[in-house]
Amino acid sequence: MAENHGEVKLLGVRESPFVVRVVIALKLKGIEYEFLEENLGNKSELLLKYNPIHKKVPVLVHNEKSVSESLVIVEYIDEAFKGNPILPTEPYQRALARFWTNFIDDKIVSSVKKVVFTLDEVEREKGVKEALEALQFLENDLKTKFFGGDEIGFLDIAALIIAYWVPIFQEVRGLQIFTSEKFPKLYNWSQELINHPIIKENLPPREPLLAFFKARVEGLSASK
Ligand SMILES: N[C@@H](CCC(=O)N[C@@H](CS)C(=O)NCC(=O)O)C(=O)O
Ligand SMILES: *[C@@H]1O[C@H](CO)[C@@H](O)[C@H](O)[C@H]1NC(C)=O
Ligand SMILES: *[C@@H]1O[C@H](CO)[C@@H](O)[C@H](O)[C@H]1NC(C)=O
Repeated sequence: MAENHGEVKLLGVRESPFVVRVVIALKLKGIEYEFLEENLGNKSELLLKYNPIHKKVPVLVHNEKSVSESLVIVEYIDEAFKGNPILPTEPYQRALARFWTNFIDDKIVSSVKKVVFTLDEVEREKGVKEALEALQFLENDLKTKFFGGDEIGFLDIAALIIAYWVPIFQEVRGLQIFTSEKFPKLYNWSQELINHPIIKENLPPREPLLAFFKARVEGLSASK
């Protein structure tokens, strides 16, 4: 018998690595949901109502109750829906998973943003240095096929931005930061991850994504 999970809606945009985190979590749990596509240039009443503080996607709406911030949403999904656990069960391992997912957003996302979306050379160099340092910590921490072990877990989902988006950003910017030579284990992990059936099926297609970010970066220089 199919379990009733209630009404699940996801406000998002297809290009966002933060939104894809939530999509993957829902798919891993086998939850049906409605995707409400946002236009970030003209945000919907719904987005402003459900996430008045940050006004950002993703927002998950479960039976009219909203949750914002991708990592918080993934944890919520893991707790609200049974089966296929995403976080480890043991408290210490849960703490470590949360430590590293926070690390992804504090260190990787912020340095990658500097590298991709700033035109200032000094800032950019700083971003490259920070990204290399942060990636090295992950390279050293990776002991199994996925960070979650044999199966995809919380950190894999959070770090998908490195596996799929960072190579696209590098291509847009003509940089070599995340390479198989510099980070052999992490690179192997990234290939395993993006070829995992559930991940592969739910990633936005590469070429349009590349074009999307090329246009955004060109927009930066045009508006300078
Ligand atoms: N920390 C947030 C980041 C979400 C985020 O940056 N979303 C972007 C799209 S990739 C957004 O909605 N931007 C709209 C805006 O900043 O106005 C999360 O993890 O959910
Ligand atoms: C923004 O979207 C609303 C509908 O959601 C529409 O009525 C309005 O014309 C749009 N504004 C602009 C500037 O495109
Ligand atoms: C990753 O490394 C393992 C073990 O060395 C190997 O069997 C596997 O084929 C590699 N995966 C990819 C996608 O390169």
